[in-house]
Amino acid sequence: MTTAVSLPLATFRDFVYLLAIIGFILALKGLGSPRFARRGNQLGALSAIAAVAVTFTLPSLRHWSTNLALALVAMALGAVIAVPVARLVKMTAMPQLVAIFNGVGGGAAALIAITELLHLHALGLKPAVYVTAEVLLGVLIGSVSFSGSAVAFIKLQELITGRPITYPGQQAINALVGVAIFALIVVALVTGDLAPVYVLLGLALVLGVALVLPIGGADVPVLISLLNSFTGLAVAASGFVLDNNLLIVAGTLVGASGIILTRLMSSAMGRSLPNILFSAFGAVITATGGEEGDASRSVRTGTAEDVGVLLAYARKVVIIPGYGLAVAQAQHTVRELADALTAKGVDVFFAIHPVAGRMPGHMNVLLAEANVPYEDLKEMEEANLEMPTADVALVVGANDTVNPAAKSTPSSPIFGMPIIDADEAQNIIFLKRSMRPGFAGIDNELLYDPKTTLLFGDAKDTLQKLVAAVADA
Ligand code: TAP
Repeated sequence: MTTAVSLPLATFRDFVYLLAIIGFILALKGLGSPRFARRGNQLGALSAIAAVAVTFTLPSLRHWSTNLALALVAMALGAVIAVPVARLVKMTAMPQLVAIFNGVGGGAAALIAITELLHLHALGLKPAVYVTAEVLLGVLIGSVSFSGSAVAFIKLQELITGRPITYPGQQAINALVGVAIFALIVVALVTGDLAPVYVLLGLALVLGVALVLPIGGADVPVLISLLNSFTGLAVAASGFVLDNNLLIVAGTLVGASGIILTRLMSSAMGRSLPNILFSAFGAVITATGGEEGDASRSVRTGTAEDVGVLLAYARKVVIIPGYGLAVAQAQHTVRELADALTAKGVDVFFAIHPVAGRMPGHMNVLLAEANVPYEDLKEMEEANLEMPTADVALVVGANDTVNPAAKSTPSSPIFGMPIIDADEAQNIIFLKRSMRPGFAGIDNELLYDPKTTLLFGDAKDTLQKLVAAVADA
């Protein structure tokens, strides 16, 4: 005999929330490894869908029928815009896509927080101090994240200069905005009025812009990760306002993982977070050789045919991909070259620097897209153990991540950044278009090394020539 158990709706909802939270945590764990990343992503999406669906059963949802219709229309509109954008975005434009998605998340959290306050005022209720505090937190962090992400997007999309924008009195003006925000928070907490909250919203938007303007284009991915963390915290704050445990936990997870990623990226660049945020890195070209390298020194250039022979008769070839591989969209061609060399009995692997490219995991994603097996990718520390025994280090569109100045030149802006030791290989081949430096804007001594041969040109074209040359060798 079976007994029908009727579960109170609230208990059922909390149970689904709990499952969704476990799903989010497992999803994050899955995203940490290339093998389980896809499954982790699917689990995260599924958990989010379940959580959103069950949220519609909340008894506290006001004007339920009107809100439901509006929410569904908004979700459908969002999906119509986001799905094609996410599908069609180029891999090199991924950081700005993350920036814009993150920004709207922060903006939404700020608006939700302020709407709750409006609601209480409409009912003629004075909010408790702790409620005002939660709202202020959501408004402040969410607005900074919104406007900061918008400027980050504009910079990365090159709608304005990617270089740090500085002006006289910048620090003083930022400090003044900070003091004004603090004062407004105190006034809002004491009076519970709406007016200071609106002014705070405006000033927080200004602060977001002011914080991002002095940050250089290629430091922006680190900043986006930090803003992402802010958005998580803003969402957690709106969770307190709405008394919703799921938002609190999910927001905190985003906040914590964002800050961990920010720290990982900063240390892989050999720089502290305050240095990234406040040093206006890249405002001037610090290169010993300027934009086009050191014209007074000679470099050795070669032909694809000669390099093809060198590669085909090598025992071990280490391919070091960088940002230029993404620009050239040469991931499929580089895999063809690796396959051709492997077929000739050459031991080939890819050495992946943690900040090669412009976003975390940039190279892993590109190479996975070209079906390069995970086993053929080695992380920096593991790869460096093998560099002295490599016959050829083939540097494809990488520059800063192999620049020995990071180890040898204390005055260099990248001194202390861990690098892939391409300089320790017997031969070094650089595939790049010119003598222009990488993101850090500094000359690379390795380009002038007697062991180095340069193959100028777009990486994809040069790789195609190398594939043909290896076949003929
Ligand atoms: P970079 O040092 O930026 O060098 C990229 C190289 O690619 C340049 O030398 C460029 O030279 C070449 N290139 C560009 N387009 C090319 C094309 N179509 N064909 C061939 N070559 C091309 O790259 P990296 O070694 O990957 O280092 C990444 C930099 O970004 C580091 O400084 C890192 O700190 C910074 N960064 C990374 C991240 C993350 S999370 N990945 C975040 C923030 C900052 P030419 O112009 O002469 O071709």
